[in-house]
Amino acid sequence: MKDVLVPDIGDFKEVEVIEILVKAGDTVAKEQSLVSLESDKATMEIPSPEAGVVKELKVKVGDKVSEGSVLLSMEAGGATPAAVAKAVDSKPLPKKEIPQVSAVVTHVAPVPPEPKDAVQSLPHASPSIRKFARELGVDLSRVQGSGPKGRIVKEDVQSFVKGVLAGRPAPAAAPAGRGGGLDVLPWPDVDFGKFGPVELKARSRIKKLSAANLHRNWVMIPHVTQFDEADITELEAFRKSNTAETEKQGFKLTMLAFLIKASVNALRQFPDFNASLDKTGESLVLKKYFHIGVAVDTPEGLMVPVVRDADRKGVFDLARELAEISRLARDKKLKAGDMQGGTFSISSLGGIGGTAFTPIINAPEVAILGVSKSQIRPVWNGKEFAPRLMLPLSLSYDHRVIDGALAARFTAYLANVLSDIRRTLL
Ligand code: CAO
Repeated sequence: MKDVLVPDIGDFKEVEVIEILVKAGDTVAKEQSLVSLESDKATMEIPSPEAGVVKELKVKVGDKVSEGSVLLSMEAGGATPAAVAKAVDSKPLPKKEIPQVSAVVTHVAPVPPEPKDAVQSLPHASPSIRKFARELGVDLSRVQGSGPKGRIVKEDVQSFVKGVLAGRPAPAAAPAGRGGGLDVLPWPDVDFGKFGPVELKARSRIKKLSAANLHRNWVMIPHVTQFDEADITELEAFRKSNTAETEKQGFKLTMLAFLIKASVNALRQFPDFNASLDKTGESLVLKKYFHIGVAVDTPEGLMVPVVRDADRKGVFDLARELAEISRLARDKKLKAGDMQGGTFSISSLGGIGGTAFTPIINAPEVAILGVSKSQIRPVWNGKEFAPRLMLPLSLSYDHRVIDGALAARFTAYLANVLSDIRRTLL
């Protein structure tokens, strides 16, 4: 019977035992990992110095050990690979996972300290998590750890896989501190209850889905937002003069219907805005149809149903359809197909308030128009200040596809169209 000690582990002292990989009675092979230790910088596995049977564990998870600390006692004995495989798992292990058994030695095999750089760039995870990740084909350097000191735990691997399946982008693997990937700190793990009373509120399925989409779009698209304003004094007067008529017909004639019409007009003039990048990024797919997504705020979260062929519809038809799709959205009756195929989106917060905002592009579209609350403001007309109803526009665009000058031309054109209703209705 002999004790297995912590070998020379370089400069590390008082290192925490984070995982014990064997139990009393286990047959182990030489070089088979016995325990995992974790320092500030790395996770290390301590291998068995020889083949044998574990008699007694002398440490538990959470203990601090240094070179020379006793880990366990074992009875030496030449275990064959087959016997070891059987002891570890009733299914035979794949050949490459069976540790090689060689001549029995009586000293503890030292683990050579890893070069500093290599230690720092190693994913911080225990062997069982590395095995779990290997089985799922997950590259641990792309997984963000949420455990102590950023250690990757099982839930991190699971949520990485879920994210990939849901189409969320995985952060690119990048050497720490060398840029190229999202080399960020782990998310703060705060016990909020320590600071005051809290309550957990479950998030709806729609909120979780749109969060994943918004996150991808925010991270992957270089957004720029162009602000402008349109004089809608005459357009508003025209809208009001028609509301009694449309209300009789059972729907509200809102500004949004005119905004869709005016946007289609601007999209025709600037086709790069009614487009998507192709898969390679080599070409732009210019769409010859005009399907406009409209952000609808519902108690369950944000939904973006699409008004199809908006170019072929009149303002009344658009207003009627808007009323219908926002009702369907709020009653949770939209189908997946109702939210697909959009070429450009509009998000109107005008009914609520605000002066400007920076909407997130609805990928794979390349631009989105944000609309805030119109207000009467004094506008200089060359001779005097006149009270005009001004509508704030916030156009976010994908800067890979659209240059700033083109975006400024687009919003100036759109403002022009909105200020001249005859052009809107063309
Ligand atoms: N400026 C001033 N008033 C405006 C306005 C504007 N730009 N746009 C609308 N209004 C007024 C309307 O005229 C209406 O007034 P009345 O009640 O006096 O008739 C009121 O605001 C409410 O309008 P509405 O919301 O019923 O209609 P809408 O066509 O403007 O908008 C819809 C419809 C579905 C887009 C809207 O209800 C909605 O959900 N908006 C939120 C979208 C959202 O959440 N975007 C954020 C996405 S990013 O997170």
